[in-house]
Amino acid sequence: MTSKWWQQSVFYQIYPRSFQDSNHDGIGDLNGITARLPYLKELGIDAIWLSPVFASPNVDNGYDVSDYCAIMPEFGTMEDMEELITAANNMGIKIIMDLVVNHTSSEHPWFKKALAGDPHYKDYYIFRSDKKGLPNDLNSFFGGSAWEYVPERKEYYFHLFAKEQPDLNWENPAVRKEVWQIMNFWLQKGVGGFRLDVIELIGKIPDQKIIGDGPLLHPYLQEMYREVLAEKDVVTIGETGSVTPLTAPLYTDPNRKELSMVFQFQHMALDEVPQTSKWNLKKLDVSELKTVLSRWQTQLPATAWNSLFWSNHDQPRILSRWGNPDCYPVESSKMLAILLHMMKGTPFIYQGEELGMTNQEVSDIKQLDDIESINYYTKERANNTKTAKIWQAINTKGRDNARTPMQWSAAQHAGFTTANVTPWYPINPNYTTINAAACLQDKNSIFYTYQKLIRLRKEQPLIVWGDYHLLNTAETIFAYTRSYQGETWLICANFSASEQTLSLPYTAKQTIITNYPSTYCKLEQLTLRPYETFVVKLH
Ligand code: ISL
Ligand code: CA
Repeated sequence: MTSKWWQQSVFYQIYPRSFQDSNHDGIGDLNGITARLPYLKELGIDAIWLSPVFASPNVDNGYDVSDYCAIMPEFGTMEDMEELITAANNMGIKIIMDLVVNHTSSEHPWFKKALAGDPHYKDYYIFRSDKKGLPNDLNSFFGGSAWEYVPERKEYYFHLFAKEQPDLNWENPAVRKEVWQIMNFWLQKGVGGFRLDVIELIGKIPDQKIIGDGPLLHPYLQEMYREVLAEKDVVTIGETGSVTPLTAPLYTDPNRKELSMVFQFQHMALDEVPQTSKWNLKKLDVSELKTVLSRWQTQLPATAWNSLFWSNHDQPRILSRWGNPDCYPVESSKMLAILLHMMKGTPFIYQGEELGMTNQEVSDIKQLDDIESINYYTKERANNTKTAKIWQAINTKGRDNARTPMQWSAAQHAGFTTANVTPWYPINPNYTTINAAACLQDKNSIFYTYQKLIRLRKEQPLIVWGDYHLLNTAETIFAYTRSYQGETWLICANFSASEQTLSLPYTAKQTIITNYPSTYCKLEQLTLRPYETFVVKLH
């Protein structure tokens, strides 16, 4: 496949509500992002995945859109958005919009007209008669039936997420045309592409209980390419919850003309009891992580392209999840960063990950904002599940963990908003020590490890293109090589808080990056300190 800019790029995800407030209302906004572009430039990223900024009643924090061509007033105006796009483009940073078109908000005019009985707009959604009660037993991802009854219409409508997020009927060509228009509207404003929210669901056939990977999914994506993307140098990232290395090429093989890359989630399921739910906790088994991540490195055909990530706005903070925030916050954060960024694929950094931000513990339903956690809590309480168990699950996996405001400095409210303003969501009290200003002043901080990893990817085609080979080591050592045009690098990580001895039949020629101040030469007798990680050139 001929090389593309997005294969050699590093993306950074911004959750706008929690990034930077600029107008003293305690809510992050577009002008706040523009003001922080120099910080992102310093980090070195190439593109921003901007979580939704469209008009929305915020039942699911912007993932319920009521107008795709208007900006949420809390975030600013269309002029602010245009300014952000221009300022970012001038710095060589592309803005990637988060397109949420599996569903709209129930406040979208299309849905309101549908509810009022307008036949044209009724066919934009999925309504079924109530003759035999619930159309079927499909459930929504946020709990309860996927069918919501509308007494005035004596009909049900379909929603895979909250009832305020009615699913669009993609079988209707008029719906697809609306989506192409929305995409063109934003491309004309100069955005660099789209992250396509839950895109694998658009081919659903609810009556046959087909949800993901429906038979028309790929034809729709090919139509999207023909109608919008052809001849444009933009990136499209499909959020594809059930994609495997074998199905990934269906989305990304350039000959099929669909998407640029997939976002896979197999590693994110490794700390839950298989085939249950995200709330059923299980300890991570590092050997399973090695297996899953390595599979994505070696089984992905050359026609496919994958993304790399530890965190996003739906996942807990990776340092709290699989690192060691209490004893080895810096070492384990850097271990995770190096391990992932030396792999093949396009890395995505989630805001604050580069600072070592952590989960925030809560113990009262009033402290929850996320609809998924609130629904889970309510349901489990109704089932008489012990509160301690519910809170353990929410504190480990809840989505609010990643959504606390960005920690910019040790000033009040972490520099996220002004001193006398209440932030929309409480700031993690550890901001006094974990913050961007502190990181920028410390040349050994996590921030500079990320900065170096980003720079290395730009300088070293081996990181982008090299072949991957997993080494057979003890369970808690994660070691692999990358080879490209006669050169081989070794990446070796102690994925544990205890010392590990290790013998590798190699001699290092050059040390590339480490998380302890060491250089490496003979590798036959190694004692790795907690989370010790290094990358060396072997030949
Ligand atoms: O959040 C999840 C698990 O906690 C995922 O199952 C998530 O619902 C799934 O990845 C889809 O996510 C996307 O669409 C949702 C939205 O709530 C998420 O924030 C978004 O990333 C509905 O639009
Ligand atoms: Ca604001």
